[in-house]
Amino acid sequence: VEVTRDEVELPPPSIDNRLTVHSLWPEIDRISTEQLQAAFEGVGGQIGWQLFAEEGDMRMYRREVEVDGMVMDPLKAMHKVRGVSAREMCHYFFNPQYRYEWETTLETMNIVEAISSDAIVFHQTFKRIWPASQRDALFWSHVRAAPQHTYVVTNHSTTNDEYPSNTGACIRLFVTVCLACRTQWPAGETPSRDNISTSIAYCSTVNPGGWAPAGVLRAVYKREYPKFLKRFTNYVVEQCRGKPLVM
Ligand code: 16C
Repeated sequence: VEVTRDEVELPPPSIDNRLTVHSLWPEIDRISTEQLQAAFEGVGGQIGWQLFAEEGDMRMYRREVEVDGMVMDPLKAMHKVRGVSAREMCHYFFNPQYRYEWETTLETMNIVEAISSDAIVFHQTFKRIWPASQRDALFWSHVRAAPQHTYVVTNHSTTNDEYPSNTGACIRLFVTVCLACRTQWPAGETPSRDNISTSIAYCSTVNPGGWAPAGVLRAVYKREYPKFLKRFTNYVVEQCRGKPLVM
């Protein structure tokens, strides 16, 4: 499928027909729906969420989970940004042309399959965390609109015969990430950069795919997740400055 520049410009308000006929569609639809539902659920209801970072409107929680000695701590972050819409946030998160500008853990990024204007399969390699082996990931990414001025991007690991795991220097990690954004503004007013605010819920679970020292890994994510969310939201605010609002 050819995906033109124009089509990737903004997340479409409805699902692209080319996605709904793809073999990954049932999985993409199911996981995206589940992730969106969970994203705006509070952290109060579930036991075990610990606050580990707080700055301005940003709060980050994690749950300590180890499987066979491997750290798989789920992360949940909440944030609020003024002056940019949910659609704009998700546009910059989904679209590969901006990724190197805000993603600091990346070494390489390749498009494995451009399924449609709202779904892409990526292969990425990440910077190495000493003393563990370098990691790579193969995942689909899907952006969609939802009720209440909400947009959401879901990334979830997949497989592809042309990208076998653990054959070279990299160990394949497994990821489920969701960036859900909802825009609000005062009742009776017309939305503009001056009166909108967007609530962000970012959820991530990374399975390292093989041994990595627990202490190092927790130290790295405690530093890297807050860095990512601050950098990414600031990046979007900067990109949107002076441009007409897109809702
Ligand atoms: O969601 C984010 N980015 C998206 C677009 O790239 C996408 C990516 C998901 C992959 C997340 C896994 C990243 C593993 C990086 C390992 C190397 C980090 C090196 C940094 C030190 C210089 O959804 C934003 C992702 C923000 C990631 C924060 C870091 C999380 C570390 C979690 C531990 C990974 C285990 C690695 C085992 C050695």
